[in-house]
Amino acid sequence: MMAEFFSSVPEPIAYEGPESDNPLAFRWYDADRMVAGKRMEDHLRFAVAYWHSFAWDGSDIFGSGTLDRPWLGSADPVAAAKTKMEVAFEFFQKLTVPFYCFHDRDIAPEGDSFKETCAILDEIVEGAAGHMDRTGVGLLWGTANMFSHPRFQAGAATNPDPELFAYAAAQVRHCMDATHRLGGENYVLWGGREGYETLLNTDLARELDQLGRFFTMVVEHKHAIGFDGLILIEPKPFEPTKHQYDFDVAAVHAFLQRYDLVDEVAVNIAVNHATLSGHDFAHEVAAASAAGIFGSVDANAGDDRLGWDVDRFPVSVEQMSLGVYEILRAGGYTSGGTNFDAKLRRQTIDRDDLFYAHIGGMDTMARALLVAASMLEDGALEDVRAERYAGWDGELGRRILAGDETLASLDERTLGHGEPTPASGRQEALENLVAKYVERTR
Ligand code: XLS
Repeated sequence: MMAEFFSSVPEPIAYEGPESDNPLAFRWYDADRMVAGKRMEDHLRFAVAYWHSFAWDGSDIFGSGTLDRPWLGSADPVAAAKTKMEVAFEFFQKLTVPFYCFHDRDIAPEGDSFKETCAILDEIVEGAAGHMDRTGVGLLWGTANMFSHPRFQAGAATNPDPELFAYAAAQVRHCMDATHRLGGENYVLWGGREGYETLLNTDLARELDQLGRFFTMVVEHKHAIGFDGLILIEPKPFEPTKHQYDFDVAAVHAFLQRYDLVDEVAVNIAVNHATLSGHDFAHEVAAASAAGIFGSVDANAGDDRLGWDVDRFPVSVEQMSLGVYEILRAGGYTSGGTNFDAKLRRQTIDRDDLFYAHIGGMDTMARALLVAASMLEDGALEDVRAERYAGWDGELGRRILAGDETLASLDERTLGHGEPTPASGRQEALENLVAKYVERTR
């Protein structure tokens, strides 16, 4: 066993309330507090992302690592993976999160052959099972990294070479089995390099069919092994490729319908991906909920002036409240949760900083939950919405939707009527209302 890594944080982080000045305490996240009939912990289902916090050293495209991650770059990668896991579980436990998430390559390095890679993963997964039993921390989801290794430079399922498709299928099979072995609640597929750089060398129609076939194989395997979690696709419009096929929720929904997967697959919505695709976080949740494919959330934040995926920790209660409001309207998470797919800035180099970042993110989400729950409970927004659409519950609205009217019948009706009267959309009044909830909710 490695000595304590976060030795300056000896105790688990506790809730101390909004007036607390202790930077190592929660001011809003109170796991047992009942909100709209459920414990806060059960609403939010927080998870720590293994990759940003333990498998990344702070390097960027211009410079090398800055973070204190002594296990990275070790001459004995398997021993280092075990040390990394001890540190990760020390962190999960002290932060008091119920879940974590990983890519296969975050927890286990590659060996010299695929066979050896699988054997290493199996060994590490056994270790993870032990840590999970010991700490009670669960796995929100697992996923396969099919974007870092050079073999995947032209994609995995959408690769022009079926040998790569086969390799990816084998890797996903193994990672799904590992996720299942660890009692994972979901399995995620983010299309890391499932897109293209230039149409000049790309057969788009063919690549979409390959991707459809791949997802179908994933669903078939889920049933074959009796995995009862959700299969989640994570939309992102670009980065690393210029155009990613899983562009946004609407594109994923259309894709799932086309390949007859809409009842089998849901979405994992990353906030920074939503904003990169030109949408709000709340929009993406609402779109998923309307399509019946809402699953889980990667909580992070972009930067208004940067057009790439900066994965900051969430800090805006207002932005998150509107998203959480849509989650609650959709009935909340089932097996999904709130994963902090977020990373420290490159200059944020002290060990304690990982705690400050997550505490801030958890408090932001907890406060957003309180705001969203009280807005929903008071019904103020819902009343306005109901009034706005009341006509659709009246005779005309019902007849139109039931198919009892035609263009001709409506033409005839309209000839005998005056101008319809517009009603105010009241956007500013509603924004003031949201501001009031953000200010007053405690
Ligand atoms: C990258 C994604 C990735 C997924 C899992 O942009 O957010 O980290 O969450 O592959």
